Amino acid sequence: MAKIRKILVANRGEIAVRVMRTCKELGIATVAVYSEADRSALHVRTADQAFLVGPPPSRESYLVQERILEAAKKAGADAIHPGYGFLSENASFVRACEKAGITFIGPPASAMDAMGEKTRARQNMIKAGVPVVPGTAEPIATVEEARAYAEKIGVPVMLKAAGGGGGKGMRKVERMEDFESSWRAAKSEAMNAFGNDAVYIEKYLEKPHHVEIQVFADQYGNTIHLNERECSAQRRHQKVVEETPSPILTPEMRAKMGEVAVKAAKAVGYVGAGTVEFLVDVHRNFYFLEMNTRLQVEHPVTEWVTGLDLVAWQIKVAEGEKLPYTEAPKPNGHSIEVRVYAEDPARNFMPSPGRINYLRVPGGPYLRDDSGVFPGYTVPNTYDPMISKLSVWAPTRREAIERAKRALAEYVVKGITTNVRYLKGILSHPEFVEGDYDTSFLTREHETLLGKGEDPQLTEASLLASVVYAYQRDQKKAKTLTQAPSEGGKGGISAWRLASRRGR
Ligand code: MV4
Repeated sequence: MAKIRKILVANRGEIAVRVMRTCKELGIATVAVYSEADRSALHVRTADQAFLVGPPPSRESYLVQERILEAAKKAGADAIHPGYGFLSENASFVRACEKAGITFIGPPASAMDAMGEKTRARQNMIKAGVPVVPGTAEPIATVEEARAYAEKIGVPVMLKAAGGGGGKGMRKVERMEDFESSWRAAKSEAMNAFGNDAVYIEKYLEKPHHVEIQVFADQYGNTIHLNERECSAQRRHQKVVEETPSPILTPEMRAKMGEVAVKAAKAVGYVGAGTVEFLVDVHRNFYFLEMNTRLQVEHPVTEWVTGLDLVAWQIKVAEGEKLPYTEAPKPNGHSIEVRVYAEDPARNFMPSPGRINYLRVPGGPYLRDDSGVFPGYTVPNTYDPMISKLSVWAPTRREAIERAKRALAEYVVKGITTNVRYLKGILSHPEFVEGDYDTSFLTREHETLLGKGEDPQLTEASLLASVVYAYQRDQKKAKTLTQAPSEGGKGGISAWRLASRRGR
């Protein structure tokens, strides 16, 4: 296979920028696509070339296969990197790229087909000897059959849409009296979300952990894993904090889960970067949940502890190179990532788009900020409001937590509301620090987490940053800020108010 010379990145925001960074290091030219809402976006400024692909809604721009392929042809790109989301797990797009003679940097369409539908994936995994959550391998035709099955395995059970994941069309049934109404609810939600009302049943697992294994395969059948990521800190099926190694995994479990993940990938002829998601129950049994056939948001933590550039590996695999390893590298140290969102945790995490008037990004040792924004940028309301991913490395988990907290304390974003304080709350929560938090953690501790996050010492750092900001904005105002603000007085900045509230 030939060397790739020019890559079109069919995405936006931080992931588009992240992919382009590696391209630059490899001497590969970069092409951006953008919607009308993204004319001044960072990924457009980062690329060597950029093509407008349509109006703001992604259905009319980033998701329009023909427009993306047209841009790739015009630019003379020999490959397309899809990032995550958008067209990254779209088998028909992979086939369209193939037809156009453009390399899709990702798995073959057949592997996406094998994993896309939940019941199909379960059947494939059962055949391969991969443990799946106990339940049916096929959708259930009638409510009578479904009820009989639920009675056989016993409540609680989980009704799940066969058509797709992400928690849509999912219903927990705790009492048989509720079975029929839950069944109907799951079916109609599944129809709305996936245009497919097929539903199947699983035994409900109490307080599971979400642990996923990064896998990698080349075009010659060599398949390895790159250890796990602990992703149990989620709310509404959105990951908020990810880390590796998982604080609940023993080396034996890591080896076993890695082996099973490799088996899963091999069973579907996987190529490139993929992630096998598992639920881990209270007895530390693990079960296949789904496979994500793309590079994931949280890949940086894996890069930190393996020392690898996963995007570079994706490109090399697409070029036909062999994997440089034959087995998993031992994890080195610990890494934590937090997702910084333009949203307001106090207002039910409502997105908070708008202009970033001031931005101070943390710095210092072993820290990385994968951002899609810059000072003066207006966060549009059209897309996912994640503005950056902050990740850190340290020799131990404790040190990684302290480093992440220190880094968050340096983060200053003015003009929009962010979840930075909320993230500090998570990292300071005893359950998180202890390391045995499950997927119920963020919902269960919601109230506590809203009020937390202000470590007095760390507040000093953000205080200082705010003073610098104020100084830059207006020297005169900065002077008054060096004196304690009068009670109830206006004109103080939020960090001052927080600082004075602390003392009460
Ligand atoms: C489950 C479960 C408990 N038992 N299945 C949520 C999204 C989806 N992809 C699978 N999910 C779950 N499936 C059984 N049989 C609990 C969840 C779940 C969850 C899983 C992973 C991460 C976060 C979660 C939050 C709530 C529920």
